Amino acid sequence: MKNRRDFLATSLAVMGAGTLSGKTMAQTPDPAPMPVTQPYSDAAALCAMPGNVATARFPEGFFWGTATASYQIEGAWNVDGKGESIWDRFSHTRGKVKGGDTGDVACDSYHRYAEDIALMKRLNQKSCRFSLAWTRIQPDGTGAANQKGLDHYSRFVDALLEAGIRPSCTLYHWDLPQALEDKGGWPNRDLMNYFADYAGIVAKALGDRVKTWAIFNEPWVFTFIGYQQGDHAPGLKNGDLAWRAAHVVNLAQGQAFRAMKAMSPDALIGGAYNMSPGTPASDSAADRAAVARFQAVNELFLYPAIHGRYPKAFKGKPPAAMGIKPGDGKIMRAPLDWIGINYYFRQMVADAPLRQSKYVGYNSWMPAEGPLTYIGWEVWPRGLYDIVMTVARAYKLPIEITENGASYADGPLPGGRVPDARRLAYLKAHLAELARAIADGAPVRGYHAWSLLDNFEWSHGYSQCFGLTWVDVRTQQRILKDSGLWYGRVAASGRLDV
Ligand code: IFM
Repeated sequence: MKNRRDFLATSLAVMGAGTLSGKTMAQTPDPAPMPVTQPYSDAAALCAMPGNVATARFPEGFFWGTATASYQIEGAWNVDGKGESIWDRFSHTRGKVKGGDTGDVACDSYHRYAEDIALMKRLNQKSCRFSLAWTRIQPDGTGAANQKGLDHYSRFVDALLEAGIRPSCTLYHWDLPQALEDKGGWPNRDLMNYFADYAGIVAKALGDRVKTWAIFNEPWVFTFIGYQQGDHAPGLKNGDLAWRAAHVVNLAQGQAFRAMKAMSPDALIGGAYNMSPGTPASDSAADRAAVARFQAVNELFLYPAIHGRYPKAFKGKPPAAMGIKPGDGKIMRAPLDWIGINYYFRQMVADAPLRQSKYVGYNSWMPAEGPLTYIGWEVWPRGLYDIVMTVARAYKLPIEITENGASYADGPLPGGRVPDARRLAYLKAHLAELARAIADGAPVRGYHAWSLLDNFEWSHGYSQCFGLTWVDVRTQQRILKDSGLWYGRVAASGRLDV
């Protein structure tokens, strides 16, 4: 999302809440860029955080990791037989991405992955979460595999294993083959089987070495922001298509799960879901019930996998636009081995008994009690504890934090050091809350900072930097930031007071 204001508009539009008063909009201006030198002493004090940095401990064997995604770092957009993806098309379309930025070169990680792995090794990493570009493997999304694409990922996986780092592979992080979008994209039910074919191909090629898989990254984002809000590829603005896409993605998740297990029975398969804990806007029963529906949207792609149906918390029947057919429950069902949570911010939730919002029926918005990051998202470490505990209680499956991180615009000082105190404080505070969740019984076995590198941040282009590593997009020079160096010490010790 572009910024906080866009986020509010997006979440409301997607949830069918209908209106947001002009007054509220006027009160949520774009955040001003923060100067590099702004003091940021103690995230704990700023964000009502009970987690204790000094006493926080993580279990032996914890998967300390970083996360990236193919389109955001690889570049080499038309190399070695790669086909065009919807993000290639979107970023090549004037006006879609800030500054006209594209992922054509990005961090050039397709060619420089050895350098990236050396950084991970320097940071004592135990897990590398990355995604595959479907268009490298099936340039048009169907048919025979492109061997050069498979070979690339095979070399990458070998290099990770050689460095002692677990590969954690995501099948789909938003870069759909354009040829499949031309056939109707995710709203087309045929995609469930095309996707399952692709899943089977990669499980067969890499499953002897990759054991940890996520099927989709943030399915809510690529369906609703891609097909309803239009800020992401393919840039459509049609709510019915978004709901239909969501249902097909649920079907595809089930089909892919089975295709992968057939090829690689010991694969541990999960998904990476964006989730925000919801706080009721008031004590009313209506607002509390609205939070249950909000949580059901957090679980829109998780609950159907585990239960074979949509969450009961919703009001009434699923929208007809979803095109649910008899037998779909069985197709959606995929007994996942683990759950990935991507956490960035919390939201306030109020009941919204509007005509358009019958199914989900709420308004949600991001408060601004904590400080805002450069992209405009509220820093609220306690939200990580809250969402992890909610998911742990409801599902009783192993959990990994598949993404968590912050955008701040810190660059190198003369001499080369990159002091990014705000990101360091952000990570420390969130990890303290994660340690508290683990101490309270949540079965969390890994954490992946978003992201290893400053990279292509979707419609923001290169203007938002989430990396532990500063990257000069002109020269491809990489410099570990202070937060990255600190995270490396955390990964080595399992402690935060390092
Ligand atoms: O960069 C994205 C990533 O691709 C998905 N999760 C959120 C990150 C920050 O916006």
